Amino acid sequence: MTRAVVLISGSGSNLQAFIDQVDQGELPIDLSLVVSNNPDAYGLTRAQQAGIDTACINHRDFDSREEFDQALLDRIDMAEPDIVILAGFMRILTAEFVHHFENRLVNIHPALLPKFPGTDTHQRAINAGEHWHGATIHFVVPEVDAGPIILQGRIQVRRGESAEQLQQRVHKIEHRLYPLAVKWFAEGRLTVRDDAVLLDNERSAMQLQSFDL
Ligand code: NHR
Ligand code: GAR
Repeated sequence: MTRAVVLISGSGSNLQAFIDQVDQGELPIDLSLVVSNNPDAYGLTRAQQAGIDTACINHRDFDSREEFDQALLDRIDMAEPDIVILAGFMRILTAEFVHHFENRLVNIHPALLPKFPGTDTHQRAINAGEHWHGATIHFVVPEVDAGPIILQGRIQVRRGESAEQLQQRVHKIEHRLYPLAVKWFAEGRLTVRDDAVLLDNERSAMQLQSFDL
């Protein structure tokens, strides 16, 4: 069974989507460990309620990013993961950390990358008059939000919609697509070639999905 470690910083609704799909027998992974940098993250409570091991490595306890990342890396390695899942994890990771977990470190970003890396993505998409917005699941490389794209889900932006409303609709996409992307990984269906992700050795139409919700 594919061993997964999930890194969170906050609410953990994406973590909950993984927990639910594993419970329902739809996602063949072992949620081995959940790690938060934030001791108050509600996602830690979700994990404990699901009987998953948890750890908190508070970045404020460390003098540098390098020391924090080393402690994080050491704790994750103890769980011997096949995949490390960033699910609302809000600390930028050093190149050393990223290389250690190369090709087994994934992130979800709430925008249609390469559009809108960084933060405040929903408001920025509205301000730019974007017709489509959504979420991107990608392998992590040292450059933030720049790694090979596994899967994207998009919705049409509604006229007059607030950033909060748009964010809520994007969350629904995230909760459907992130477990699907990890399922593909667990089934050994993903490879990276020339900075592009292949599904069953092809570029597939499944990698951009449009939603009406
Ligand atoms: N690390 C690397 N090297 N590469 C990526 O692609 C990463 C990453 C770490 C996190 C998630 C990410 C996102 O999808 C992610 C991708 C936090 C920041 C950030 O600026 C940027 C991108 C992402 C997450 N963090 C601030 C920092 O100083 C802290 C912000 C805060 O605490 O609220 O680390 O968007
Ligand atoms: C998600 O929308 C995710 O895309 C975003 O944070 C939210 C976490 O929600 N990630 C980032 O912005 C990464 N910088 P959750 O804690 O409820 O899963």
